[in-house]
Amino acid sequence: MWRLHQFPLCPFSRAVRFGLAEKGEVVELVEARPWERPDQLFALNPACQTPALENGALVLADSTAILEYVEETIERPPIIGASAAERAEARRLAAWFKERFYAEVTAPLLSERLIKRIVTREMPDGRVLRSAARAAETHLQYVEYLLDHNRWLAGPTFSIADIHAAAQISVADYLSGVDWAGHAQAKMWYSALKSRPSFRAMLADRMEGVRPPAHYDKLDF
Ligand SMILES: N[C@@H](CCC(=O)N[C@@H](CS)C(=O)NCC(=O)O)C(=O)O
Repeated sequence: MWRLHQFPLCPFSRAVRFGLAEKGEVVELVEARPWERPDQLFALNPACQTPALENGALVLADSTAILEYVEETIERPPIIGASAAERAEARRLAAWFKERFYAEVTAPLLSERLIKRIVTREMPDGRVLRSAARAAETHLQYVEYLLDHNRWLAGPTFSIADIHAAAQISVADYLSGVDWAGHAQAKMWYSALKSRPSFRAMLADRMEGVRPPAHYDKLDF
């Protein structure tokens, strides 16, 4: 049985949950809060970061390493593209959302709206929130540019690009960091993802002390 050490608003853990669920795997969730530096998380991942995944003696960490492992060991359905070119594009875009979207949008929102709320008990900084909102707008425009050319972000098939993008966007949306107005095409893509059973289950999760906006888990938003 897979045991995933995570917290509900960790976008990298969401990507792992989404990928494992697409492969039909059942996962037991174990709450881990990296900011509390728990010994158990340290023992599994020396970086003391979520996600960390265990299955018996097997221990995996880092969402990219985990999803690559899952793809190599559970053949169907594929989540990293059909051809070499599609796989390269899926990996490029997965990195785009994991690195750029996270640095510019998700991480500042987590810091301002989660950590300051439940750990340091400070008010969020409006300048940081406005800058994250501008970056989110630019990323949604990029999503729409990609969807002008392809059914899914990296090509004709669903892939880790969609998984990582949806995982990051869902956390930003939970933290009221996404303005969907004027983004009908991105909304349609995200709504299709929301309706997948593998993703829908995550939208029911709540982080203690932080409530999402009303539209967050609605298919029609
Ligand atoms: N490269 C890692 C990044 C994981 C990561 O940054 N996780 C965050 C939580 S969302 C974390 O544990 N941060 C605590 C820290 O970096 O000390 C992955 O893809 O899994």
